[in-house]
Amino acid sequence: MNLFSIYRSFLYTLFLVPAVCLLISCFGDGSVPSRPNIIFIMSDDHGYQALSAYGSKLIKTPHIDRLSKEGVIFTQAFVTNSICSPSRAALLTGKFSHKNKLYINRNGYNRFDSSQVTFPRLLQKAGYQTAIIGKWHLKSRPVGFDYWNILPGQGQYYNPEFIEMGEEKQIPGYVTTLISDFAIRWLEDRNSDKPFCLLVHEKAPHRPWIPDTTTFTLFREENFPIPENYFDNYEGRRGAKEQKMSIISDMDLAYDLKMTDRENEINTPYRHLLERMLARMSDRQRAAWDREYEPKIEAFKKADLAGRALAVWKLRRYLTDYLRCIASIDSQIGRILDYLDASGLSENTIVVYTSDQGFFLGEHGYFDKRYMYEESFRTPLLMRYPGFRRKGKITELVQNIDFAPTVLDFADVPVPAEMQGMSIKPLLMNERPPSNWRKALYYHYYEYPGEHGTRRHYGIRTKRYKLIHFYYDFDEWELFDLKTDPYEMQNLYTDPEYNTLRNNLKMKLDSLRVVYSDTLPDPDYISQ
Ligand code: SGN
Ligand code: CA
Repeated sequence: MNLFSIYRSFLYTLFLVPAVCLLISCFGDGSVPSRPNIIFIMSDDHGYQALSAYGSKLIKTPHIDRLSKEGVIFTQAFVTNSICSPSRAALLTGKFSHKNKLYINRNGYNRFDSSQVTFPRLLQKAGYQTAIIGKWHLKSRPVGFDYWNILPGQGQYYNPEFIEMGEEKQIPGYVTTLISDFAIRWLEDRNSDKPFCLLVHEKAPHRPWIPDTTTFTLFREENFPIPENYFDNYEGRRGAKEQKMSIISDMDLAYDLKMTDRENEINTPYRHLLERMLARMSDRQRAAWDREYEPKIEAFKKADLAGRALAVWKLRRYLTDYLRCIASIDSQIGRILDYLDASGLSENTIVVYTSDQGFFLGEHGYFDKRYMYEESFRTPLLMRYPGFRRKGKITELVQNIDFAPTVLDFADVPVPAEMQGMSIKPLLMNERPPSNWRKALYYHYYEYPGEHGTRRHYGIRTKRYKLIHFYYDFDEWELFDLKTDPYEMQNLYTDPEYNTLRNNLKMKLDSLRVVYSDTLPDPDYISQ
């Protein structure tokens, strides 16, 4: 042994051994500190096309993007049933709608059975402090939360009511700002001896996309690009054709697009709904609103648009309000991230950003969601935590039922066998994805008859292909090759060249229905 190696061993003993011991003591299994805090931020209807981390051509979202720059971004994250209350139930329970029994939004059917096992209940039992702030939309009272401060129903944008631990109060201000105020206040007041899980559920950018007056300086709408399938004629796709979510024919000029003229000449069926919302504003808020919209209303009336020009104007008008709502979300998330940095919490907190589903921004001529088509079925998912081994893009297929098992896994709480999702911790904690990761996803949408007329359907999506079955009042199949046809315009189902692929996918779809036990024959079982 020469002098140098003795010196090296000495240094090793002096620094490296204690450092490793320290790491082991705070990182438990040597890979991740046990029981990290969790902040889960979920917006309502935020399509990935409106997030710059996904390459949006419409908007810059620098604060949300931080999560992917400093963490990971999932390019293949999906929901199980693209509509609000069912998505929230899937998230809490880790189960598909047919297992958690919340299938649709419609009143009378959207009360979450809160006696079920949910991840907040299990975390709370394991010593986490749990809280939810913002949109709940599950009718029954939140269970499993030490603190809850929720919006009644869909909630309001301006001067909204909040129900704080059972007590309802109207609070002056704009909903997105208030949700961040309450989230930061809860973080400040929490018991800092315990780990926490805070759910921040935004109301925005839900219809009718009412922006904050502070965002009125943003966007020049004439620059928004028009999706190449905006004027889709739905040829060969009856399931896509039969709906009521077309910007051209179903979007309401006064309610959705804010053309509530003083002369009351634009007297549309839903005008009164927007008027009711505007009546909630303070004089100051209303004056700022009128300063912004009156010139737009005047210009619109003067232009007397029709045909294609009207269609393009409607899309751009819609996008302006929608994106302004997102601009508020982005800056309010920036506030939460700044708070985490300043309080030293960034180090031991997993921060998640997602949406309850995607949203159409003119693709296929649509607004809203519901379909198994990409823009609605996919959802943004970004996660940040200094302990993740994986960085940047993750392309494995993940789904909202994975969230409950993932959180429990990070919190060292056993995942109940009844949860149908998979923990994505192995994707985050290994540089290479596990080889047995899922190869296909299952989807099932039920709300028909219902608003927007989207027919009931279920289907399978692999990394490359998608097979959809509309089964209720008509029997139609759609097959897409997402590599050659990412906008899902060409239905290959009856193309003889795709016979083998179609049959294979059908078999796989049947086996997924068995794996997830979604095999009831009666399509009316949701009303039982
Ligand atoms: C409301 C909207 C619909 C929307 C549903 C579901 N209509 O009913 O356009 O599809 O919510 O949205 S509105 O006239 O009230 O604006 S979800 O996100 O809650 O599922
Ligand atoms: Ca939603």
